[in-house]
Amino acid sequence: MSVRSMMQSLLKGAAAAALLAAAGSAAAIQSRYNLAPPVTRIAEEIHSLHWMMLVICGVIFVVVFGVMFYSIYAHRKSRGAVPANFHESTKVEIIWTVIPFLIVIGMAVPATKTVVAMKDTSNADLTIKATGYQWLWGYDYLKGEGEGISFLSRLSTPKAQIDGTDAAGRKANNTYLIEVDNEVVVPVNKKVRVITTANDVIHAWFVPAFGVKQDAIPGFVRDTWFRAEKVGTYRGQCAELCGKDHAFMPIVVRVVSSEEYTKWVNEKKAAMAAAREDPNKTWELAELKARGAQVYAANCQSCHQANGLGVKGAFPALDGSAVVKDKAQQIAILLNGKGAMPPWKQLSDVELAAVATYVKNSWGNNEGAAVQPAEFAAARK
Ligand code: HEC
Ligand SMILES: [Cu+2]
Repeated sequence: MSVRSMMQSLLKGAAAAALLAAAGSAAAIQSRYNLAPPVTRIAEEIHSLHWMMLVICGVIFVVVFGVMFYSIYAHRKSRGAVPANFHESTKVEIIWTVIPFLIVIGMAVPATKTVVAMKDTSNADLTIKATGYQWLWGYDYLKGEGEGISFLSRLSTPKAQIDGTDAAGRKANNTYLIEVDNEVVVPVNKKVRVITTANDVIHAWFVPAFGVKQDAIPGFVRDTWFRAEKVGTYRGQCAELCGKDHAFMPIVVRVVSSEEYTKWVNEKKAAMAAAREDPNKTWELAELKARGAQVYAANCQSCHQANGLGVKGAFPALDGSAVVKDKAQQIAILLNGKGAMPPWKQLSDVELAAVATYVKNSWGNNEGAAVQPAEFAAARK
């Protein structure tokens, strides 16, 4: 029986005895107060280490304070206790050096083994790049089955639930703030290497059930890995304070059987091919504007606001903006970004033309002209 399972059964026993009347099952208590149930070997080892160290620290705590309080009580002045008077006892010095040294070694050896295993990203079956953006994740399947798949993954919790205007919806939603529109899908029992990087500031890709937490740093490439041993949906969050919407860029990984994975890959690839619209087609203003409203809500609204008025001192108003009026300037800022305005190269030409058209023809802006995808295609070169 491992230290962890021993502690867990102890905990379960104590919790169940204490809370039987409160109707909470021991398992629910465990998952609520314990670390997320592990689904990878590494996460399992991290749990064992956690419990082992907690037990060691607990025993030291009890022994040290036990001796201290006993001594204070038993050798108190009113009993006429007289302090012993010894100095430079080599024996005592050796004992209190050797014992902590052995304890530290005893903790460091297994911890180092796990850390070394965590860093071994060799021989992966699948390599996925996770890019942190303010405030969403981008995923590119770089190697292995599914190579070429690429998508953005955004929070899908409805805005009304976040604002509190739909309080009932929020209460009923048990994946509130930990749900996304595009989940990362991976096959079960396959070694998945995750490469992390970022587009703007430091983010971190963190999925507790996998025992994975890796900083995503702009200009750097870091990697980590996991091999999920159980089919299911596992959730995490950005774990590096990355600005205003740090709490709104969750991570959702769906682990599926290898057949289901193959099916997902085929569907995703077909969907990507279908979405690759003809960039040379000339679009109607209304078509582009309708499409642009979606692109705006998903990508721009968090800074420039739904009413296009931005946030004074931080994000400029697009309503009445001179940059928006100047087609070349608007195309340039969308493709290249500027200061705190991120570049939007990862959007397709159609999406960019749609959002540019939407911005030019919304709120007080009323140009009556569309920006065509071909204009973005030309400006990219
Ligand atoms: C992370 C916050 C953020 C997001 C998201 C964002 N922007 Fe911006 N945007 C800015 C900032 C900050 C500026 C001002 C840049 C500067 O001039 O230094 C700006 C400037 C602009 C300008 C120029 C306005 C002017 O008058 O100077 C346009 C046009 C624009 N953004 C459009 C968009 C569109 C379209 C999207 C969505 C695809 C978008 N932005 C998403 C932060 C953001
Ligand atoms: Cu982040």
